[in-house]
Amino acid sequence: MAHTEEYDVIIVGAGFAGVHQLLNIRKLGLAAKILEAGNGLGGTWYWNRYPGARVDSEMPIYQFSDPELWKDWTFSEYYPGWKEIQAYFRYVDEKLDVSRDVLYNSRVVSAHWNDSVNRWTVTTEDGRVFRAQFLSLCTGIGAKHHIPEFKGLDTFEGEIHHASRWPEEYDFTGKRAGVIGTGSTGVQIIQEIAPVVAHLTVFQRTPNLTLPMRQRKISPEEQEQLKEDLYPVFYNRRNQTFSGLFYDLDPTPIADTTPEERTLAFEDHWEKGGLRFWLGNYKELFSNQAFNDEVYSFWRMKVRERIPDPHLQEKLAPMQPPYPFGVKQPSLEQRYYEVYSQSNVTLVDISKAAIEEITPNGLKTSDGAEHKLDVLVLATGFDMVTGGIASIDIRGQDGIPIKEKWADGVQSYLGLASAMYPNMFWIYGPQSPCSFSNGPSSIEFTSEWVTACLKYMKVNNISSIVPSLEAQHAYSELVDQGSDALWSKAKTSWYLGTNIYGKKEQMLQFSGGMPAYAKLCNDSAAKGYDGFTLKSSTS
Ligand code: NA7
Repeated sequence: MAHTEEYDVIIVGAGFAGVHQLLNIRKLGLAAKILEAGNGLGGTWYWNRYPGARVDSEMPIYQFSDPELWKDWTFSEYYPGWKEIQAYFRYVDEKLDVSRDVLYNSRVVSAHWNDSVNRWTVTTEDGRVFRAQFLSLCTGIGAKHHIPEFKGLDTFEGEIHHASRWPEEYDFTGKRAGVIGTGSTGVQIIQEIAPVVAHLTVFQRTPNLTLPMRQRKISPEEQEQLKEDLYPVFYNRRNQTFSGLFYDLDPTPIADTTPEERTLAFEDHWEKGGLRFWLGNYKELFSNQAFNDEVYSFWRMKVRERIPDPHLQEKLAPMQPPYPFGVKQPSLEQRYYEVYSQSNVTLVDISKAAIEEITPNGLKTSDGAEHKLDVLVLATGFDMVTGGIASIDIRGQDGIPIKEKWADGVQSYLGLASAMYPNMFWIYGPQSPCSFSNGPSSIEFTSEWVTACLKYMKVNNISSIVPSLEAQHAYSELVDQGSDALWSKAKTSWYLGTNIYGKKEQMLQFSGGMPAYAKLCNDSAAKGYDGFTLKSSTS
């Protein structure tokens, strides 16, 4: 029988959320261990090391807000790439010795709650067993990658790589590459490898309504100045804006604006770049179809200016919007549209001629064409938001695996806990603001909330906390209502789980914005964790 290791808290995952949890829980004097499937810190930035992988929240907002960490760290550009973010995690590790409390190469396969001892028993793939009073799931939203069931996939004689399982070294020089998928990942890969491959074939089902990144370098001097003047202001603002960024949606009713004012605002967002044209736009973008159409027309005009070929214009920026602007995540691009004017790049519209099968030599579409390939890149996304947690055999008071419960739709309280699963929290997971917010913003908020909750329990001799079913239903209904707006008009969207065949369609994230989310969580805590059942150590 395996030796059982005892901790106060087991944290699953060593990305931004797991590291933040660990550092905060250490301050409470509790013993915590992170179990991490990979061999390094970074979470999504450990796994997603494909060519061109890059953050789309602007520096400095995408990092830990602790001054002890940012004061001595300098990024080289506003939208850092994966190598720089990995270096940042190494810096955090060197400074705070995160790794002394991390067990790498340790994939958690199960977590079972035992009511009689008030503990979780957690096991890893290699058979190690841990026991802890608390379980903090920091698995992120993209832990489970998705490979569609393409006929003949295993017959391909070239190399196949899913973007999030990228090999250490891969040289595209002289290769005929195919990329399936034009989500955020596909766009980044396509623009990165197009200059080096012999030929690139992009298989696009739905165009990405991308935004200009406007990447720029930042000097250490410029950054020092920013640190003095603005960093604290930015970080304080994170819970006050819809997306945890330093800019915000504009609440002005469209009816109170003129077309000229709107165009000026659009131009301003477009020129400044990043996510502003989306998350700095008028709030009605997500509810007013007529206004959304206007935004789309502006977007289409800007994009078409960069595509000389009218045929390609229609594929990449069609006259009819493929879905309302912004209800699928827009990717930030740098030279994406110019790529398609290169003579070595072909765009195949698989919404017209679907992928029929993968052959030993390439990919066949339903119009009979066979596209010869040496390497096939699958940028086909993830079982987003729920996939990571659901792939662990998690059983609570009723012994039912969480995966089974979530088959009919995910339910939670405050997007961080679940009825029947005591002393279990998740950070940046189902029904939280997740990617509607800048990652570190909502991560730090929830992680601090959980830490404060653990402290409250310790001080008040409370041994377990679990949401009531009533509170869970009410909160989940609130989150579901978020999909009444324009969100559900996209045919496939990971926001709604419709990117995965058979997955229940529902809004997977809290779409009411950070201030509303923070208020709900803070109100519950202020009322002694309203909506939860607390059991005292003596009962
Ligand atoms: P996404 O955004 O889910 O994109 C996946 C892409 O793969 C998208 O273009 C899909 O087309 C395409 N896809 C998925 N399944 C198929 C099949 N069966 N056939 C053809 N094409 C397919 O994942 P990403 O990795 O790009 O980004 C995920 C998030 O990670 C991103 O939003 C950031 O938050 C970070 P579709 O659009 O469904 O027609």
